[in-house]
Amino acid sequence: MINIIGLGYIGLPTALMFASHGVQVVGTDINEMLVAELREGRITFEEEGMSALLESAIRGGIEFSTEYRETDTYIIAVPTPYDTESKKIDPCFVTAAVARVLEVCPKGAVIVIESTVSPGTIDRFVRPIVREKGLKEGVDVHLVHAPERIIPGNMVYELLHNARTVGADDASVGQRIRTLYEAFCQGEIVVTDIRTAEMTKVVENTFRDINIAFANELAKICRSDSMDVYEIIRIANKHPRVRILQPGPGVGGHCISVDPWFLVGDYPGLANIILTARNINDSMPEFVLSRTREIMREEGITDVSRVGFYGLTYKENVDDVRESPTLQINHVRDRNLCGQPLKIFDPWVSRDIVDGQYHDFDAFLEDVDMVVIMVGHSHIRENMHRLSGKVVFDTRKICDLPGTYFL
Ligand code: SAJ
Repeated sequence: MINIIGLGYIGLPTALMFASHGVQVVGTDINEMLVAELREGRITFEEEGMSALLESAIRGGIEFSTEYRETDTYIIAVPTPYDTESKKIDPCFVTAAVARVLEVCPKGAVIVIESTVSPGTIDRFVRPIVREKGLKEGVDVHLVHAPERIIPGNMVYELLHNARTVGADDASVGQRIRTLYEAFCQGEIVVTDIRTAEMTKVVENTFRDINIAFANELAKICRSDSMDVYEIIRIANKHPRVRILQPGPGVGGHCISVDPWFLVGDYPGLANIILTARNINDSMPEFVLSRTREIMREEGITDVSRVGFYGLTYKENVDDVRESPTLQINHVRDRNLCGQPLKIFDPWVSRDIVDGQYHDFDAFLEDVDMVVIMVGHSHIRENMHRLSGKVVFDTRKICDLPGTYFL
């Protein structure tokens, strides 16, 4: 039996995947409401294939609980935020979960940390907890780091098919955990040491952040000198060794916009390109705002309340709004005391998150003359014709209506 701690964006799909592949699973979360919903068979966030996976996991006998269970294997998938001042990881949720596991686990149990952590976190914060308890690593308890790699929007497919990394102190324990993940994972599972696994995960997301920053910087350069960045990227990418990503309104989500900060925080003076990339991506929401003002001037729109922002999530076809560029724009406006709230609509977000949020597309369209497309949901791609007659500023390069403005 495995006890999975933290039933969020990573822990829940992982728990369901194990349970629907013949592994006995108890999923634990401190949030009683979330546990109650799951027990009633309701999925707690939108993701393709998750409802079917929950049904199959329930058939496989998955249990949901607020309690930690006594068992030989634990998988911890709790959030790892960073301190906005020091930029260093805040491991409090991981350390709290490990401490709770140590209260109930039998001798020889394996604790797998799936949460993304900065290199050295397990040495600095987790091992001391084990030692303080008078326990011996490698005898009383085994630590493993097996970072997740799945992408929101395609989680179920990627859980099944992506390669994975398992970092362990002892190769035989690493092998045991590899065999466990092989219950569902069809990708290669590489066994390495803990620090390499920690660093690899952070490096993967940093690589993507830097590459997106390059595209965003190109967008700014091209805008300043009236060149078409999309056409330039399209042509450059025909080179066999060039693959430039797409510029956008900023980088959101809880991974790419967070993990590079761990390296900046831990290696000041060394993590230079990483820091610059972070700053470029973080500057994009403000760039969108100033470009919006520029287009308003060009079009003679003086009333900002006639401008609507389409999309509140951090990317297309997910309901996750964490660190989203639209929220960042909203924040900039709040800071500048710009008065009335921005008009925002997102078909994926039914709960109220910000003032000025619409829940009806028709009402939203009726109230605005200009639409800023922040997210390329399928919904807007299919309803693009509804924007004709409006001024459109498309930050995702998905609109083919004549006269559309781009980044
Ligand atoms: N974005 C761009 N331009 C692009 C690609 C993305 O502006 O060309 C933006 C997106 O709109 C979004 C942000 O970047 O705001 C990040 O989105 P994403 O789809 O690139 O990645 P995430 O954050 O959803 O998931 C990432 C993935 N990591 C990598 O691709 C290296 C995923 O595999 C990880 O599991 C996940 O982080 C995580 O949990 O760490």
